[in-house]
Amino acid sequence: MAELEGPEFGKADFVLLDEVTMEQFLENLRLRFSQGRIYTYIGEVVVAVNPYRALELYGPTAVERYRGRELYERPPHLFALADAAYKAMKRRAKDTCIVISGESGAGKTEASKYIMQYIAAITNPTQRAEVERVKNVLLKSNCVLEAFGNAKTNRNDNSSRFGKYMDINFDFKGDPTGGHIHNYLLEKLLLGAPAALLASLHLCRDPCAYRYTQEGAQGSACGDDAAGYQAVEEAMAVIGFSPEEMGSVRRILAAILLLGNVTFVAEDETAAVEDAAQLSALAELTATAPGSLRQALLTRTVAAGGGELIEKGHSPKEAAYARDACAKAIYERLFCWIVGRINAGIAARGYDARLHGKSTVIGVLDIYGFEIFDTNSFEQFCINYCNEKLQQLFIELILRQEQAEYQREGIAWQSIEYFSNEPIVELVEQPHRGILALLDEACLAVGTVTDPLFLASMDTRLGRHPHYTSRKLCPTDKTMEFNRDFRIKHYAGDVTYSVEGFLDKNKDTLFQDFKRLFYNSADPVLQAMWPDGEQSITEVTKRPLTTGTLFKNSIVALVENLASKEPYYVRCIKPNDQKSPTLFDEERCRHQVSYLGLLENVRVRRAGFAYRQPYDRFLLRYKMTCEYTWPNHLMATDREATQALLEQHGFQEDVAYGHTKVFIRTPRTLFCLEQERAQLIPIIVLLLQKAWRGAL
Ligand code: AD9
Ligand code: MG
Repeated sequence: MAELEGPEFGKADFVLLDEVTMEQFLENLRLRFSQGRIYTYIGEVVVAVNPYRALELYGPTAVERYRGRELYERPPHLFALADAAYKAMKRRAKDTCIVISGESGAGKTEASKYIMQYIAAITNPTQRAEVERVKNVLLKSNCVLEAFGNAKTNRNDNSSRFGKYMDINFDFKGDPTGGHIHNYLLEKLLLGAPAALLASLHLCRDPCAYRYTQEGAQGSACGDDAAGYQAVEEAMAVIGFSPEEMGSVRRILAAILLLGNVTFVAEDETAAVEDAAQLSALAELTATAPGSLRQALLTRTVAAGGGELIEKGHSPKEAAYARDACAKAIYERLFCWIVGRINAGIAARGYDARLHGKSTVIGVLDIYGFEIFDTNSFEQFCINYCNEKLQQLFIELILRQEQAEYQREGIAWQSIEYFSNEPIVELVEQPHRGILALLDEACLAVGTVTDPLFLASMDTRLGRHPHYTSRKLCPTDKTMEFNRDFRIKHYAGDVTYSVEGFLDKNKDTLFQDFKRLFYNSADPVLQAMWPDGEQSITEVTKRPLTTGTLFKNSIVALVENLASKEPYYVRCIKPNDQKSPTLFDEERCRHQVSYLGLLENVRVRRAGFAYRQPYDRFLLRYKMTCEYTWPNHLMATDREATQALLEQHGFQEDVAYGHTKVFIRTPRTLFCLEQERAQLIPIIVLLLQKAWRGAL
């Protein structure tokens, strides 16, 4: 039970609700939000509501209040969770991970930064230089990744368009010695995405001058660009980017912008570049030969029979398509190169387990939340699939953790019914039969397969699946378009996807001509980004894995990795769509509470034992409520003393005694103890004051 929080702040743990209903849950959330209490527990899970205002919750005093404390000793906070993960890692040498989920704008990235800040604050008391350096790089990496990987969307001004998982390595002293960042599926939402960054790098004083940044430029405040530019450059320098590398990055960004402005005209049925001056500028920026550049933009090389190579001219439309694919690919590879460069800067160096003991890890996952837009495409499909997987893991781990704790403490376990999203995960990822498999099949098919044909094949083969709805099989549904839409019943709600672009995005074709061109660039950074450009066209027989399959593989690996660690969860909630610090939009919150499975979480937690505490901590808090334990007990063990206390109150039916902890089944028991304690405290304080005055 969290200290220093009176009943006027509502319940610090949803487990303590009188009844587990949506209404009570929301009322408690609203009450706490209105008082700036944005964190609430469900057992060891932190539920966080985005306050949309600066709260004084994260300074050095706050760090000190939470350092080394147990969860229930202080008001709910991210710091308490970070401390719990850190303690588990340090005391028990367990790898732990902190999984932060929630929808766009709910506060995941901010939460991950506070967690990092806390870990940085409590480690390395002796200020070892190498540890300080690693901490600095870890903290600064956020700024750089955000500059390149975030964009203004209509849901969040600073929306992460990539998933991030960061491992922090610790030595036996518990100090960070290194780290590693994995990035997941940068949404190649290039249009408008890096507008602020590009503007800040002084590449385009007017973002409207470039086709790729026009959209993002509208309404985006670029007032603090100069400061932003400084911060990014400084962070890059701290991480260890050399001035030459930074020069390359700037030129590559400029090249992407210029590329977007290249237009094509038809000349004898094939494409030609409209403005030759653009070409030479581009060639200079990318350090490529102008002739090769022109050729890569206008033609593609195909292998004909007998190993013969033929140059095939693009139509203007094809050329425009290839140009955009190329720009997106450069941006994506630049982003991955930057992540790789940061990783090189924080790779745990010279760590020898024989000398330094076992190295342990805390992982922090900040990944895009469930997305439902007006039109949902391949990206939303991938993101929502990822969330299904994480939700599945959440339920399994929460249950598994409960079970493990009961076993450890020698207490009988009863199984609990819960919603399983296994069928939805299978609908997407099952080999040969799932949506991703059918999509790959369509992409590999000989001849022209179109998006509607792929849709038709899904309708035939998945039509009976309980989580799949086809417009063809229920033609009365007027909200879906016949040749375009399909619907998936996700755990978080029904989502209608438009199949348009699925094939293209999954194939993600980038002509080998571009890869070869950049591999031959004289710019070492650009060249390093295209190792696959070395292959000649005749060698490139094996098709690269599709975007969908690559994504699936990376998510499966991520889930395996998380499952091997001890998980801690932060569930973020966005209180309204107006970014208002006062508005609690009940409908929006209801929806999130429901799809995050929070009520289920509370039920699971209460179905067994709602509360548990080590005997000594329990006594410390409640010993005043029992004559046998106040001021100190004389029994052989804390366990016996706890038993005596609970029996005196008549609670023996509601509790179980584990090896080190007492387990309390219903929250009511704890209420009663808390109430009694609250009544006794003023009396004790009075007595103490009297005694104190007497002593004077
Ligand atoms: V997305 O999926 O990347 O689009 P996030 O990461 O969930 O999203 P983010 O952390 O970027 O959301 O939060 C959005 C905005 O809410 C921030 O830019 C802050 O202005 C605001 N925010 C979030 N958390 C806090 C907080 N603890 N205190 C103050 C906050 N403001
Ligand atoms: Mg984010």
